[in-house]
Amino acid sequence: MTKPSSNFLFPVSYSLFPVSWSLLAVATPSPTLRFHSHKINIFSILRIVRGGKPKTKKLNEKYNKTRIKCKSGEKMQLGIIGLPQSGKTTVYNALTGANIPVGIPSGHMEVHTSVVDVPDMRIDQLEQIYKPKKTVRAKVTFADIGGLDGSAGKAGLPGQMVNQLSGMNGFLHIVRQFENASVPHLAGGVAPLRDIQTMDTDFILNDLVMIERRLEKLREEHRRGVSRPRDVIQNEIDLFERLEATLLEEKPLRHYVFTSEEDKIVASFGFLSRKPQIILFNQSEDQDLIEYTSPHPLTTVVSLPAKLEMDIMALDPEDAALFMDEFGITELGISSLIKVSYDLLNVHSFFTAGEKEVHAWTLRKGGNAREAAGTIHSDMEKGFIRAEVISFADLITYGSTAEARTKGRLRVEGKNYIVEDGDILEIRFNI
Ligand SMILES: Nc1nc2c(ncn2[C@@H]2O[C@H](COP(=O)(O)OP(=O)(O)OP(=O)(O)O)[C@@H](O)[C@H]2O)c(=O)[nH]1
Ligand SMILES: [Mg+2]
Repeated sequence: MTKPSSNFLFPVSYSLFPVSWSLLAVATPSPTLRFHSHKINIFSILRIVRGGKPKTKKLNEKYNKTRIKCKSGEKMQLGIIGLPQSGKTTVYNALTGANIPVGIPSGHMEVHTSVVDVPDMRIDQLEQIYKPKKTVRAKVTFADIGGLDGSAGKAGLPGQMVNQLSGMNGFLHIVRQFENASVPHLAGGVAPLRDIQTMDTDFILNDLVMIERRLEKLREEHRRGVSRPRDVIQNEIDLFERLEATLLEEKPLRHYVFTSEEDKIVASFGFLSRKPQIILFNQSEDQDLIEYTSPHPLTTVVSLPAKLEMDIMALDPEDAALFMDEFGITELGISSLIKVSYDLLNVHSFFTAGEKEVHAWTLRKGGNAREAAGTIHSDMEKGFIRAEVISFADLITYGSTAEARTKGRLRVEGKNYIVEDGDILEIRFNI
């Protein structure tokens, strides 16, 4: 199998600091700024800023096709996972604005859940055009899941933990890079690459246990040969053996390209190593980026100074604005992280827009107009007649639906039309 190149080293915080800092940094070798308790090494930020746009290597088409498909209207959920004291709750607080105490080792499964809006400047533009009474943004649910500690053994992970994890659409895997003498590391010292492997191994072992249990049952069923035709059972045995072989090579199931037939067979298993993952290096502000490329598909790599971001989020809005203004911060790394999380799930947004409501809806990439109707209401899907579509760019160019219509930019599309990111839809239906 060729090595997938699905990841990119994306400094989430690259947009955090103004380019003028980089100019300053050229003239001043490694200066340090102090603000409140934050110590920011401009030189390391310079490297981030000058890194320019993230290296968004295209996800390998092959692996994209084999993703678990999201259902219409499904909640998009990301589980925040990582070894104890890696900073999961810190990231969760920064992402959701929650105020869960950090630094108290949970030691057992503890879950906090919050829904956050996906930042989208297009929604702001639609608001300006329609001045709606109500605005609804796309949403991602983050679940801070404590209790994983790299100890999955022959029995896999505890059942309650597996249930929790298998309900997620993907994972945000927090890897400790920060040094902090008062926060001891479970394994004795900070070693991010070792920790990534520990967590990978836990998921691989857990999936392996499930697969071996299933194989045992299937072989028994095959031996008896009463419940289903033997060739059907054998077909399943072959599939599970191929999955087993992948895992025994220490490869997560993200490496396995499922056909749609195979996908149906394993749909109920919720394999953990099959789910897409963001690896987040949780670094201190003065640490260098780790140049890491994951060997696994459907794996995105980012870096974030989580504690700094959490502290900014904890300031009251006026102080936060002042802080951000003073340092020319236009966008927190955390909002980029929400966007990266949304992208990880292979979904995008289409809009419905009017004076009553501007609404961003989430649809899997490649979803058609009928599925889009279904995300709004099942009646719309059932009674679908057609969709009237304007691209976001056209709406902005012509300033209103009516004007776009007179310019012939409103398209009438049927149920098989593949909805594009940013399309503004009006569904015609009859029930
Ligand atoms: N210096 C520094 N400390 C951090 C950073 N992120 C987290 N910490 C500290 O690390 C400790 C653990 O953080 P938590 O967010 O509670 O970690 P956790 O992964 O949720 O821990 P458990 O739920 O117990 O597994 C806290 O004392 C944090 O203040 C960081 O970026 N820099
Ligand atoms: Mg925690």
